[in-house]
Amino acid sequence: TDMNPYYDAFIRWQMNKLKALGKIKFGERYTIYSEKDGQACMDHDRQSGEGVTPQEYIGIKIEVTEFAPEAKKIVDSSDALDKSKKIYFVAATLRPETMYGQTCCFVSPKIEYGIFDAGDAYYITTERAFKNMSYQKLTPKRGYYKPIVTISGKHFIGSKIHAPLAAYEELRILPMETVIANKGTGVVTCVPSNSPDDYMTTKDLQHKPEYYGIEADWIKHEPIPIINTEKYGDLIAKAVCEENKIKSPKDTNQLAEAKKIAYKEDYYTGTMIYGKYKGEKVEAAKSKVKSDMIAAGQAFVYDEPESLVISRSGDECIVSLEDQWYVDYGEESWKEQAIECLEQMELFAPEVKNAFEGVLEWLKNWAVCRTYGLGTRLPWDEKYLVESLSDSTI
Ligand code: ANZ
Repeated sequence: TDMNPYYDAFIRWQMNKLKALGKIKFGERYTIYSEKDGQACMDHDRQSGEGVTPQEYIGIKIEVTEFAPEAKKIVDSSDALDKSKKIYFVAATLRPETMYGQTCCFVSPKIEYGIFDAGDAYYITTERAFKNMSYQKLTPKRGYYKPIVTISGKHFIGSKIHAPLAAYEELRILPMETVIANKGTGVVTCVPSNSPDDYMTTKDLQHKPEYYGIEADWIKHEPIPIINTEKYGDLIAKAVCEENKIKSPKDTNQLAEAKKIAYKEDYYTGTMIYGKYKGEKVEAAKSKVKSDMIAAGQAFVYDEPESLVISRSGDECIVSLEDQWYVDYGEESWKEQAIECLEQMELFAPEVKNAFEGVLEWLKNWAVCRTYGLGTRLPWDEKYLVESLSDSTI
């Protein structure tokens, strides 16, 4: 702080130096943010969640064509809903290239969902997800995320939907008990060809439709081969579940492992065998399908903290798009210099070196300032204070 003019001058010198070298940049970044504090929540401002960064999902817009009776009653009786606008379930996915193979869409019967105004349409998501969206220029008003109505997931079961790119024309909303409430939108689109979780849940629903209160006919769609890998063939989810002898959709740990295997294998060795990019490597096709869907208005980029972040003020943080100054630690040539430098250093223990390497790997855009608290004023933009990690960059 300027209570210590000597140290303050040193930090200002350091910031000017980094800026002159082109290491400090300005622009819109996805940033971990506390609504309560009204500003970015940097590592040192967190009670928990140190090192947590924004995770990017693709929000897939799945159109409701006919609500199940209970949901229909609630929707029809709400005067606040403009009946001429479309309503979409928004599913969060990391696998846009598999959207051809959607066979249904899952909600949790135990989760409360909201119908939210997204401008020219309505979105069905959890409130937590829509709150994040409202800070990412995806909604009419920043920071406004009050649902028009809330509906329990169980009332949506059986609703008819139309999912973008899906080979099957008409799909249903079905129940999945393992949907995590505080991850993504709480809506999970089902791709049983490539997702082990979806494959196991589908099998379970097919075995016990009465138990789940659904009609057998709603879960009749067969998995569609989308991606081929040498090791696991055309239906990787089935192959990986069988290889690992997974018995139930509740084998959470085994399924998490299976998901990782399927993701890696598909991404690094898979070839598309369906759709516009048939014949191309998954690694290349993934971003093309994503861009196509975004351009067509079928999907959008949605970010949230990759795991729970609590600010020192006790607020659960979100991801906000913020204009800010940031240090571009991820820039390749700079990163290489840092790695080279580390190689020459003598460290007490190998774990320390591993830890440094780990940080150099994940550290990318790092916000340099905050708007209040202790710190040195940013020399060229004095409304900001240099946050406490950036002032020790040297
Ligand atoms: C379609 C899909 C196809 C998926 C595929 C996977 C494989 P991580 O790595 O854990 O972030 N998902 C999204 N939200 C969820 C929730 N609230 N509860 C449970 N599962 C959820 O995985 C992201 C994937 O987990 C997403 O990508 C979604 O399923 C599922 F071949 O979408 B995926």
